[in-house]
Amino acid sequence: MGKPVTTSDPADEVHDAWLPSESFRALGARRVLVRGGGTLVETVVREAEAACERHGGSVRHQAHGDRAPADSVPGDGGSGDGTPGDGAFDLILALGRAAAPSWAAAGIERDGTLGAEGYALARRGGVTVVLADEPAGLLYGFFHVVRLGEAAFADAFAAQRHEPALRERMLDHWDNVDVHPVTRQVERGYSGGSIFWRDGVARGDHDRVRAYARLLAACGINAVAVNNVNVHATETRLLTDRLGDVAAIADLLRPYGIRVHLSVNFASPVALGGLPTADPLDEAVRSWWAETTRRVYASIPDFGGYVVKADSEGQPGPFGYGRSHAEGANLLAEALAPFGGTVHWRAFVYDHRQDWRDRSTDRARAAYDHFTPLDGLFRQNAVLQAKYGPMDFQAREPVSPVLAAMPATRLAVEFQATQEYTGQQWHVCYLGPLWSEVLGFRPWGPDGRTVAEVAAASGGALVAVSNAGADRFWTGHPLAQANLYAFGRLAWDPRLDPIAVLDEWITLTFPGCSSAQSEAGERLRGTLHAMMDESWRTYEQYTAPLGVGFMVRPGHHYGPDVDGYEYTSWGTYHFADRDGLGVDRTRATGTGFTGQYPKPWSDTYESLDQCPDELLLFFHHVPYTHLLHNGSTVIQHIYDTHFSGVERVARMRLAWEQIEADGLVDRDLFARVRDRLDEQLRCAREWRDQINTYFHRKSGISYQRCADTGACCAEERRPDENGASHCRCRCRRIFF
Ligand code: GCW
Repeated sequence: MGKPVTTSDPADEVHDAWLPSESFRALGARRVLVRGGGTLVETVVREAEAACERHGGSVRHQAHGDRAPADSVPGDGGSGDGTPGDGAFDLILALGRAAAPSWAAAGIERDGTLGAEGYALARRGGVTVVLADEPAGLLYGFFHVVRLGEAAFADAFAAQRHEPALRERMLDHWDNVDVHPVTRQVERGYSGGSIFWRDGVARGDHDRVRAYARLLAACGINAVAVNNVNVHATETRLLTDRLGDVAAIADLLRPYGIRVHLSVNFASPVALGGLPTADPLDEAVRSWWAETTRRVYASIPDFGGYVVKADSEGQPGPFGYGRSHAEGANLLAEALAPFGGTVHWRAFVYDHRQDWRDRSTDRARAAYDHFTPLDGLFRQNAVLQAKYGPMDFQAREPVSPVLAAMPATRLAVEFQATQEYTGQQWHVCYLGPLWSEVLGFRPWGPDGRTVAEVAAASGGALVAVSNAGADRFWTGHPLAQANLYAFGRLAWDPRLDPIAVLDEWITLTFPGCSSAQSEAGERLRGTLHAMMDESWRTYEQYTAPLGVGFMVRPGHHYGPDVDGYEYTSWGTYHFADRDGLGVDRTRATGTGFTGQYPKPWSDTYESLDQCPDELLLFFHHVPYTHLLHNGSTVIQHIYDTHFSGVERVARMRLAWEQIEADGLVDRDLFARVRDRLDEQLRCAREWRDQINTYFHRKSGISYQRCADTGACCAEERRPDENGASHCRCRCRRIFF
């Protein structure tokens, strides 16, 4: 535990990510008391023991700590029955009734309101205490102390209460059991193979799955769906004769408070049960699901539930039987209800066989059009899971209007940690700021609730498609680990500042940053922030402009292809012609999509004057000469951002090279990041040149050479021999 998972070749050693041994130093050097029993408390004990073994501290475990005397307070020498008093410890983690003396000592009134996962944390009289009503709270409190490091044991602080904003914080793996002929082992996977599956069978690498569970628990994730939402033949069988494989994963995740979920094939009664139909209203179908689900719970008593992609991109669903999606979802919800399970029903339902000539069909409208008439019809244990934007995980989209339009439905917001459309883990693209913007968006304006509050109040969830795989750095690009970490932390508390979360991740992952006096440490921290804080906006700069989206190569979705999807059936168009570009989604003259928002956004987006620049082309078709709020024309903005995006990447690459000499970053990790930055720069230039050239050719409007903005890429900057302040970068060039 805590040690890297090793295989025979040291070069294959799995990276510790945000839980290196060093990050346990403060806690591991202390005298720790754990009070309470059960699986999760055992995990805390084992974690504390491993830390103390490495760093010289000690752990005492009172599994039945409720026998501890009530007068045992900090400073107290002992109970007289051989149990040292609380004062003999630096850190006390105590559960429920077992915690009685510690609650009093910490000055916290125990009112039993911390919930299933909450904890209280205080430091008083030289003792730090973590108190919880339920075991999971103790586990999360333990990792909080790890995050605090020495700060957990310095100045006294009054009791703080911590509980998650969202009760379900989930990762969906798009992992296939079989290697699929097109999508391979992991659909949209950029991190090697799957942690769970390999070539048709369970991978059986228990150490790896356990290490994954630890990482997830440490950032607050408590649910994992172990297979792709596109459920193929073998994966369909995970529900029945391959259930043992799922149960084995559940056994490994359980000690870290993580429940397993399964993506299921809506047509399972036909595919597995031999029934002639999967009609949700058919009695035989209902009993088949009830019985099958009962068997699932017999082998996985804490099974989380099902995830369903239905009537979407070729997956079967209720439409095939003339039924609604509420009827479809409720069929599964009904089967899960007796066991406390939940069905996550995806709202990603649209026509992927659209005619590009037909400008009235708008894919962005689809989820709202399909699902809002069903508000109030879903069973209580059905959660409607909607992608954060109305299209498909683009680097910039407005927030999905579905999230504001279903007050009587439990809602989950789905993010994509796997960087399908944001550089595929070859590009540095820290997504915390994007997610934070979405979670903090107020669909009803400044006085209304945020998206995170809506999801939380509905009893919903936050979900991300996982970016982790069998790669030794977990995420292909080592810096993409930050996305996984940030997702967990933001799901726990959506109000966290994503840059502060990033800083937390840096501190844990690169302990060299924290040696307070070390200039090199500060340099590394500064470099990581310089590379990552704005990396999402940098990515946005050199790819599709102003929210128009896509322009990627069809199929694999990597790299630029402006017209790649323009004449296809997927509903992802930019409509560029010689005069302008963008999609008219207004009510006045377009598809009417703006009308799916409540006020004020329905008016803001409708209005050309008020629409935020970054979403302009999502909502409006405008001439290239249209003036943005930032004072630029659309065409000049396209040119400028594409130049400056590449320049920013060049600076990132340079910055990374400069920290090599400090030796604070492991050589392999350093090299992996450097190689990926080379590719990012190559690809960003390709984007820049294709986009700029394309729009120059379409519009015939020349690039206005800029005055020196100071934003030129250092490596290619050509200062004028007279010191003149004109930008003369070689890279500010458009190919005609
Ligand atoms: O973005 C698209 C992806 C598909 C994915 C689908 C979905 C799992 O290109 O690979 O399928 O979204 O979210 O269902």
